[in-house]
Amino acid sequence: MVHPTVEEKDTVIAFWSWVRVDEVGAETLGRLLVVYPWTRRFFESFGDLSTADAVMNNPKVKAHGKKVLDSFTKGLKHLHRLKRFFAALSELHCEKLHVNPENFKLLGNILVITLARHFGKEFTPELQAACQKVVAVVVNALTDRYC
Ligand code: HEG
Repeated sequence: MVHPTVEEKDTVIAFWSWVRVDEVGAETLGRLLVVYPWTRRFFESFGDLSTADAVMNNPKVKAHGKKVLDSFTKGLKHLHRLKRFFAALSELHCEKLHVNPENFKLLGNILVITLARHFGKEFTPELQAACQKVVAVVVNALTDRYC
């Protein structure tokens, strides 16, 4: 894993104040479930996930996507001690939810794609590089407790 520099961390933290966490979170989780349909198995209690439209408009997907990105956003304030910060969440995903660690990487990449879609030209290659590295740090922390 390539670690972000201090400047890159600061860049992502500053950029994040422009991110609409509710919209980006909902779209990221929705796209994950559409692009990688096997990830739907974790969300069977969420109701209709039968088509791309159904997934993208599903209120439970939207609410959970926001919850996931809110948690990611909180993590940005604890980058210096992220493994400790995400320890309980990592344990929950591993031991209770049995989410395969590969799925975190998929979600992280979909998050970057969604950011690119929202910010267009403003999402420069340098900004993307910084985001990819910070996302990788979060993914790494969330899979730390894995069996
Ligand atoms: Mg997870 C619950 C955060 C990736 C599947 N996830 C949660 C919760 C948070 C969270 C904060 C609520 C925990 C609680 O109730 O105490 N998730 C989170 C982050 C990331 C992530 C920050 C990655 C950046 N989650 C993730 C992935 C999957 C997944 C990749 C599956 C593909 N999460 C999942 C499920 C639940 C949570 C099934 C329980 C949902 C429910 O039934 O309410």
